[in-house]
Amino acid sequence: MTAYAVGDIQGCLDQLKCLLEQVRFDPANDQLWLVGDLVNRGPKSLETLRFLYSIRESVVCVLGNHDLHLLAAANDIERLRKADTLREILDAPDRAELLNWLRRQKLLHYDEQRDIALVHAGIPPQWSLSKALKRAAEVEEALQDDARLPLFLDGMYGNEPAKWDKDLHGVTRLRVITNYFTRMRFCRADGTLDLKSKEGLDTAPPGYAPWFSFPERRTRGQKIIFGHWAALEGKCNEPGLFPLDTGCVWGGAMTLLNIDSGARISCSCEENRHE
Ligand SMILES: [Mn+2]
Repeated sequence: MTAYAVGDIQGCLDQLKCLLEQVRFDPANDQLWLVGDLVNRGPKSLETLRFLYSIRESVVCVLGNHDLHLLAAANDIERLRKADTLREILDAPDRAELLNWLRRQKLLHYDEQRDIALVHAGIPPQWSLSKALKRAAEVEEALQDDARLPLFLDGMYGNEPAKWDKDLHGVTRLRVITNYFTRMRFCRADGTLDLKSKEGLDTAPPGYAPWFSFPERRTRGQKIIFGHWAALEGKCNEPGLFPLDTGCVWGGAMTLLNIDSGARISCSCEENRHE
């Protein structure tokens, strides 16, 4: 059994299949870890979701901001935006099955045997891994609860409050947790988020830095696989961190990591390049 992790797919099914063929991925034996953002912006969101659902027994998945956006659109909380490529999922006869699977996925996964965490955007500097797992579970419970799901999705959007406080409650509390795990790039050492800057490391606003760069980060040394930040181009110079988003949907590449050997391969996504 080999465990692989793949960066943000965003509906780019051809490149995912290119990678799986290269390593002769066998769903009966191997595992595929997904950093989230399975769908949206790319050309084949519905087919991607159907494919991943078909191999779900061998998939380990955390949710990204685009996956949550899909759930919000499906629950009539949020309208689709111009650049979204999610309509085909909402119109699909098997949407209930696919979306019910999606909403049962986690925000943060921890593999004890390998001592590796999997998350879409990151873990804020002020949280230990065990704190982070508890906070993620709060959102996971809301996602899986029919009565609470619409309230959570409705309250999920927004950049405020920018910082965690243990006294936050209700949807505000869940919004901050969700922003950390699915949208974070730059923050302060105390976890105050800046959710506007999306480019490379040199674009941090004054006083802010990449979430992983603080010496006092509580998860320092912990192995963490993450995606979401294409401008890192798969590199971040932090021991134990594995950034896997290499911007497939923007014409970069899709990256597959062999978790057990550390080897990486990629498939080019040049046909996605738009002028
Ligand atoms: Mn993302």
